[in-house]
Amino acid sequence: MIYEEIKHILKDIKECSPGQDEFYQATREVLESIVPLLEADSRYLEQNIIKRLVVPDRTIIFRVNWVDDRGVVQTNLGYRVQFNSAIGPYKGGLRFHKSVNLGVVKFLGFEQIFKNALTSLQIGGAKGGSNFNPKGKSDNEVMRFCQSFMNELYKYIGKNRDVPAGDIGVGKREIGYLFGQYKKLTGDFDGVLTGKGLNWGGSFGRKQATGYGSVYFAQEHLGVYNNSLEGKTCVVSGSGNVAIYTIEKLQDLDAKVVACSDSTGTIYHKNGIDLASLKAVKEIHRESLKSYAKIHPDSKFIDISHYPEGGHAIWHIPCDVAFPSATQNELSLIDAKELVKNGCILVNEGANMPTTPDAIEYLQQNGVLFSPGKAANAGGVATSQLEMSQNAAMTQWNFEEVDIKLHQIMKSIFKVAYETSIEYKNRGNLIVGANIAGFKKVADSMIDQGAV
Ligand code: NDP
Ligand code: 2IT
Repeated sequence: MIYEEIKHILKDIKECSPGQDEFYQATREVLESIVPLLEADSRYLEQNIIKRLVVPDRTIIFRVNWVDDRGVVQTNLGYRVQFNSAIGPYKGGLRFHKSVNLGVVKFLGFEQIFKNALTSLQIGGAKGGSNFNPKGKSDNEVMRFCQSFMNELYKYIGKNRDVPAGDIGVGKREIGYLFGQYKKLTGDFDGVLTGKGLNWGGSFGRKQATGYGSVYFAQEHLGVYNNSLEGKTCVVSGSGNVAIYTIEKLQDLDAKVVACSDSTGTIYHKNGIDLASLKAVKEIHRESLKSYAKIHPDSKFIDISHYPEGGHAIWHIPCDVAFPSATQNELSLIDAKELVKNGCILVNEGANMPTTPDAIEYLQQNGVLFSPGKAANAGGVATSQLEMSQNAAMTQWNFEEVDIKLHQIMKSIFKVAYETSIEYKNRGNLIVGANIAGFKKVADSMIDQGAV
């Protein structure tokens, strides 16, 4: 009966959002996994909570014109999807990548609702971005793009209304240009964006937060099975903000990271990734990982085109723990089979929805522990909320204070996801645990606030 109702709602979503495959994938995972809760409590279906949750409060789409270095006017699309504000102001990142479209922004915004609820902080769910491709653009071009993007976005955001942050292609540089333009347009210096520079309202620890948080989560997860990260061989996909600080914390904890990747290929460094070189190549020079292989001739660069039949080189490298930390659907069934064959014990998602549904099913059937992104990567947004808190109090905590809070938040997210999985008779299935715990908090708040 409840399965029928869910199937019906999913069919409606598919019909109403044609071509939005990622959004459909994200809603399907959440809706199918909360069935045990819907069976136990009839209020959610009676009050139409699910149908209300899968439609954003509002979707803003706008044109962004900007002038490139040759003086030519370029045009991109800008998006902000304000999904749900039941538990706090809209909160979520901005993604600048050529693959951004409405379906991608909606999937990210939908996931953000439950992730933010899991942090136990007062933040609603949103996401935004643009199909602007920052690759090969000069700083001035990025600046002009960000200014034009903010010329429209500023109308819809505010420190108590909607607080964007970074995501793929949006880091401290872009947040700076966006913040500068917001200030110019409104005259207000306030915490309307997070991920700001440390001199102008940023929080210590925000840069590290998603990666460190992901590792803290993995540590808690392995701890339940009397295991730990110490001495483990790890692979971390991506080599951006999340991946770099995942690697840093893993190395702090004496795990060995032997591989990372980017959009051009994979680095396999059997002796262990050298973090200083990685930061120089990716954070400072914004180059391909091919440059890393030039610095370290004992490492191997495997081109992205290596597996034309599907699958990604990084998941073929034997590891104990895999941290997909680049992008959505980057770990497919073919990859899951390789991980199982090579004895991987945990897949811990640093990215949003990096593992395809059939890959997740295969990993779970084969006894691989699985940490879903909306729980494991919540440290970034949680620390963004700590930034908002510091801004509101006009204060700045030191790195240790923020890191202790982050560690505590990750422990409690793990605990609530794990305990909820037990309560709903799926011990250890953190997809069920995280989705039910996040959903329940948002849905109960919606019921409290009436049909608005
Ligand atoms: P960055 O832009 O800093 O880094 C992204 C990395 O992934 C880059 O190395 C990039 O390669 C690679 N990558 C991106 N898209 C693709 C693709 N289509 N194919 C292959 N490689 C790709 O982003 P973040 O590290 O911030 O984000 C990574 C993931 O983590 C995303 O899923 C994001 O949504 C998620 N996330 C981020 C948070 C944050 O605080 N930043 C918080 C929670 C989740 P290249 O270097 O060649 O561009
Ligand atoms: O996916 C995410 O949680 C982020 N990109 C971070 C969002 C935020 O508001 O810090």
